[in-house]
Amino acid sequence: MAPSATLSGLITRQAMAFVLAGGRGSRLMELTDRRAKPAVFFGGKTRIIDFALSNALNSGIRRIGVATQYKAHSLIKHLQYGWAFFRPERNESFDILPASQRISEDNWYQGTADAVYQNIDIISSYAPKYIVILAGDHVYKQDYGVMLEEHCENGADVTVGCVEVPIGEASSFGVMHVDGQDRIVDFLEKPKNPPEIPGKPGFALASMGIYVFNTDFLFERLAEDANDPNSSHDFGHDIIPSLVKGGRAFAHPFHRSALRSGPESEPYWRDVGTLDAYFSANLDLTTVVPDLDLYDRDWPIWTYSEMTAPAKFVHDEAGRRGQAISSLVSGDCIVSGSQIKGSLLFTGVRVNSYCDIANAVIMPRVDIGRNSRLRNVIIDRGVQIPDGLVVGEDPAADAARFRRTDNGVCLITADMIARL
Ligand code: ADQ
Ligand code: ADP
Repeated sequence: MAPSATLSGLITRQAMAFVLAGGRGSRLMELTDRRAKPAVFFGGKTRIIDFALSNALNSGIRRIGVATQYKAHSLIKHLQYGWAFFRPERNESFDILPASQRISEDNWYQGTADAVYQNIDIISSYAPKYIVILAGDHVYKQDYGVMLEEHCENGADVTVGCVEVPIGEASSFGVMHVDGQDRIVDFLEKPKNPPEIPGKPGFALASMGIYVFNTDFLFERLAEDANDPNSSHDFGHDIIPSLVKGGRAFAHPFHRSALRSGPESEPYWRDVGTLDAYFSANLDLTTVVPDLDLYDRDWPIWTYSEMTAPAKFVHDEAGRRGQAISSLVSGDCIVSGSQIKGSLLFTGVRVNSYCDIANAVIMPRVDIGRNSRLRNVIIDRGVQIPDGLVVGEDPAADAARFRRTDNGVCLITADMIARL
């Protein structure tokens, strides 16, 4: 963890992280019917928001606010159970900030900038010098201290985290052009025809949706934006493009502050915004050396996790082994006389006898009945899989019963099982 005596440590202690966690993430379909995307389970034990929060904590930031809006109950419970260890007597704070009509009586957060604007009084009470705006729905490991240091060295008004993305994906991002000193000279939010990086055909420079601001400067701009009837009060659409024209806006390339799993590995940043992206990012973790390292004790991903009994693997009555290979298995799981490969079992999953399971993301408290054969599935929390269910062998049958993607991944929820 960043020692506070370093330059980066001194700066991070003057910073507050503000995590935007209000969005639904509708491309995750039924997975976000009842919970916001940042609350979706990821990686066998954690939820998506734990990555941004752990990055802030590991970077040395000790003040965090989380703006919630869409279906926030599950997210708020998770934050209360898992992230309530900040202490005011150590100049620490952790605030959950639901859209609660702080400024106007009848408005939810209109956009991401409005989510910050409506909480200016709470942020001001802590007097942070810098604000690090984060999205609560990305999976990555990054030292924000490095980005803050660069922001200060550049004398920037705003610094935008950025990654290179294939041009075909770029129209779902803010896309920028920078000069030789990383100063942003142009910024287009979700352009239909995204411009390429000069000298790097096939790629565009995309905003990660994370920003470092000097607090005073941000508050001035937010007040101006709030009075602009033509604004959608959004960072990507309104605030950042206007700053590129009238302020000192710099880009911070992610690879400079990314934590890597090894010297050979690529910097890892994922949106996990679709079922396919979510599925494959989870399954990547079952490989021998994934680019996202969950076992790095220098940069742990903190979470709330229930106190549980250890995972257990037993024979069934016929002597068939219960075993999991290339899999992540959490506490309180019991695998009895079943074979599991390339899968993630969250807390409290019970797999009864004679099952064959491969490439499965199985959320907490799922119970799998005997004789099931499941392949390429995402199973939502608490689902009771009936005895003998077969998924992943007949595309038409799967599509009729479950949410099946074009790549053949099936999402199974309790409602879908109830309709069988
Ligand atoms: P998007 O991801 O499309 O683009 P948005 O839907 O605004 O932006 O979500 C950003 C973050 O804010 C998410 O974490 C979401 O949960 C949260 N959020 C959305 N609406 C909110 C609200 N009303 N209140 C609180 N939180 C809210 C943005 C940028 C792009 C950039 C991509 C990178 O606009 O420029 O490229 O992020 O993913
Ligand atoms: P998570 O599964 O993300 O841990 P919860 O179990 O708290 O979250 O459920 C998420 C939200 O969905 C909660 O607000 C909960 O009250 C609601 N919920 C859960 N199951 C049902 C259901 N069968 N019908 C309606 N609402 C539900």
